[in-house]
Amino acid sequence: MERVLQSAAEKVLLTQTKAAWLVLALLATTAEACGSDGSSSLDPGPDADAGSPPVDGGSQPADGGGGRGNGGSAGTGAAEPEVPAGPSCAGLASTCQGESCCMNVITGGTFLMGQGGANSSDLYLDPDLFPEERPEHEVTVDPFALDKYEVTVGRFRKFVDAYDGTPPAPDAGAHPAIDGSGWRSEWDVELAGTRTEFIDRLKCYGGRETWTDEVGTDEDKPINCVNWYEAFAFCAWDAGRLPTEAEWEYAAAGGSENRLYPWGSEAPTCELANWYGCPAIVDFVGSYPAGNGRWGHADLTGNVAEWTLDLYYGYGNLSLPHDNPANVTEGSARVLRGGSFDTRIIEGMDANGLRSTSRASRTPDLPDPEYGFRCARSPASE
Ligand SMILES: [Ca+2]
Ligand SMILES: [Ca+2]
Repeated sequence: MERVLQSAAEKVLLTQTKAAWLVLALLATTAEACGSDGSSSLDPGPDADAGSPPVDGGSQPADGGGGRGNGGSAGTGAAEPEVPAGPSCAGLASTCQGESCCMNVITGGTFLMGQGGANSSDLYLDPDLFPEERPEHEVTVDPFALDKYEVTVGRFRKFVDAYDGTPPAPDAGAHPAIDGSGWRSEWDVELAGTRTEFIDRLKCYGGRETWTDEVGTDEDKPINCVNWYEAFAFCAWDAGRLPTEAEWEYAAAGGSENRLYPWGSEAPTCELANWYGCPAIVDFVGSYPAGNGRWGHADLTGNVAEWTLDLYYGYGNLSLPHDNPANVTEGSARVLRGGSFDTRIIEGMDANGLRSTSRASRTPDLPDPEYGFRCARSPASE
């Protein structure tokens, strides 16, 4: 399936290389002034963002809204469901933009997953491009908490410190509504046998890792150089799980607002996200608040690309449930979302990696300085 994606990418590369700058220039001059809700993760309500693009024509999916979770800061009070807290932040100072690195935000509802056609707010370039994002289809995700920030070095250090080579228990880290989504014992061999080996594996590609053997100055940068199994194991250990691709896109698209980018329709800038050239290395989480998503999630676009639960598949090739879809059966590559500090527009094809609907796929045992992740949690009431 990855070959299919690459092949499709190659087909459109020349077209997009020429068109990208034109389109981005157009977007820059015609984009609506998109209200930044970065300073608040309170639910703005389905229509609160005056500058947001409209919901795809005709369809009006119900939107469950969202609210602030209990990740270490004051909540909104009354009806807030309880979210399980993991051990990664125990004793950790609130140093991610002055708050807990474990802040999470609860959201969920119905949206149009994938890229829409003509007149859709998330259409990019041409309705015939990016077939891996089509067809757009309605999906519902149950209420879920999603880390506000990418998992940091400081949080991951707690996992490494506790690691003794014991893999997650079978079915750990499962989505409660998705059968077969938990850890499988055949994956045990994919994890390091010892803590020493684990630490060695975090040093990938010639010193571009954010991990340091001793506590240093990069504790609030996202952990990178983790493969999919290690990301899964961390979230399971931390009382959570990897988000499904649908959950990740729900957060990035602002649910029913169907946003082209997490912040809206404005073309990417170095104020909105950490992508190629701004500054072309991994940055501290939450450094680009103007680009936060509808519910306050930081760095969904850029900084590090993020592993999700799903095996890569073609939306049109696999029939998944309308509610809480995730492909946990077909294929071998896992889906990464959101692009990274090295995602560039000048080369055309890579530009698509910054959008809310963009999909990338990689073998799960391949770590990279561009790859990180964040965890999801299901509220206890679910
Ligand atoms: Ca969509
Ligand atoms: Ca990211």
